[in-house]
Amino acid sequence: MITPRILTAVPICDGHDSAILTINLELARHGVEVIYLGYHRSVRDIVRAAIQEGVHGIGISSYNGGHVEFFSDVLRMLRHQGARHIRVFGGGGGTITSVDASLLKRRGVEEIFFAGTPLQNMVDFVHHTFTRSPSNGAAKVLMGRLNDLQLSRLLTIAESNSLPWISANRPPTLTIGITGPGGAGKTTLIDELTLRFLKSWPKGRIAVLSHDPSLKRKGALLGDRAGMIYAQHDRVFMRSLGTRGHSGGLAASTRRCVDLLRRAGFDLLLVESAGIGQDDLPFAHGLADKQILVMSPDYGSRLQLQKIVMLETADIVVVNKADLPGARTALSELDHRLGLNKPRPKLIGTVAKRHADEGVNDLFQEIMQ
Ligand code: B12
Ligand SMILES: Nc1nc2c(ncn2[C@@H]2O[C@H](COP(=O)(O)OP(=O)(O)OP(=O)(O)O)[C@@H](O)[C@H]2O)c(=O)[nH]1
Ligand SMILES: [Mg+2]
Repeated sequence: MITPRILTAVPICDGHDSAILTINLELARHGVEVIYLGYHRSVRDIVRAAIQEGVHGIGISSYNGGHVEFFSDVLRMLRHQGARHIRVFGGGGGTITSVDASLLKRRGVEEIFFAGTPLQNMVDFVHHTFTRSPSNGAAKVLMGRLNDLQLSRLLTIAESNSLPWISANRPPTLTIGITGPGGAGKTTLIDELTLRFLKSWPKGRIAVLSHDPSLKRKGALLGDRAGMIYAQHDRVFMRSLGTRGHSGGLAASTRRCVDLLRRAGFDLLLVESAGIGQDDLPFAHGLADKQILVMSPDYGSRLQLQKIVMLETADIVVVNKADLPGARTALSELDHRLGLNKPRPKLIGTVAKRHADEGVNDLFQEIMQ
């Protein structure tokens, strides 16, 4: 049985996200991988993300009154992009009337949920509709530059079992592994690095492979994409992976996905691990060309620094949230600790949430060297 993968979002000019946040969690708790894109999202952003993420369905929560046009445009763009296998469903309380729902279903929407529907019905619908849905197509051996849909299909194969072969006519892409405890600011930093890459390489293409933990029943809330503003840029390809029971911050399929992305013609590949613990080394064994450990100033005391195994192997250590109290102490304690390493890793303080931060500029220079 396949794990259903769903992308959820709230349409443009609509900030009603409380329903979808509840639904996301309920689906994730019941074995569904949910990639949440956020609110105020355009048709193009939703379709593009759904294709890159290789989802089986798109769930839209719409309260702004424009649902007939919006759902119809999503269907139209999916067809136009050759992705009619991605099914569309959604809800929006009392704002979607039964007449509108019938019209949308005639146009190809799978299901509309009205006010008062128990969450269990939606969970059952997703399992019933998507667990047996055909995976998104068999991949042939492809050559030359892949479009998003082709690459996404190959990643789905890589994630499920084997590494599809693609011919590469250039050296493998520079790959940077970015890890650190949950919430340290890895995604925010990746977003800012992506922005710098797009600005300094006007034709360059970048891929981001992002991991979040899977829950007990294999479902997951893959939330990094919602925090990545620049994931929607034309020259960015982003894919989210659930760890699916694998410990250490990555998934069992990560190496296959990384191998594939390294040969797919990008100029830079950034891999984000799920939040890690003291003894995890997600990017050991040559998975990345450079390993970055992102920490926040609240790691504890000097004693904790003796226990973090990643400090032995990181090429660059970042103290993010350098705007918070304790950041100076953290930088000085880490500087002392890293002095024991040979070669000594680079130590950089950053404020990823601040636009044009000098520390992030330094980090970008260091990566691209
Ligand atoms: C809560 C709420 C708010 C909150 C939103 C908080 C948040 N972060 O989401 C606040 C107070 C901020 C708010 C603001 C506004 N709101 Co308001 N809001 C509501 C309200 C009361 C409830 C919506 C809700 O969350 N319901 C709870 C969910 C769980 O239940 P449900 O809606 O019945 O949905 C069911 C199913 O449809 C299904 N479902 C829903 N989505 C999805 C998606 C998927 C994938 C699936 C499977 C199922 C599913 O799940 C539920 C299960 O039973 C509705 C009125 C109403 N009673 O519906 C107005 C309402 C939607 N808001 C309205 C308006 C006008 C606004 C404002 C424009 C007001 C203003 N002038 O400022 C702003 C706009 C905000 C914005 N940025 O978009 C209008 C929209 C009218 C229209 N479309 O013509 C409504 C209908 C109120 C009204 N009668 O006028 N709002
Ligand atoms: N004060 C401060 N907050 C930041 C900074 N960078 C990120 N944040 C906030 O920290 C929170 C977590 O950021 P993320 O980028 O999602 O962190 P993450 O490490 O990717 O989190 P996981 O993927 O869940 O492990 C968000 O609320 C960010 O806005 C920073 O430089 N300073
Ligand atoms: Mg993250």
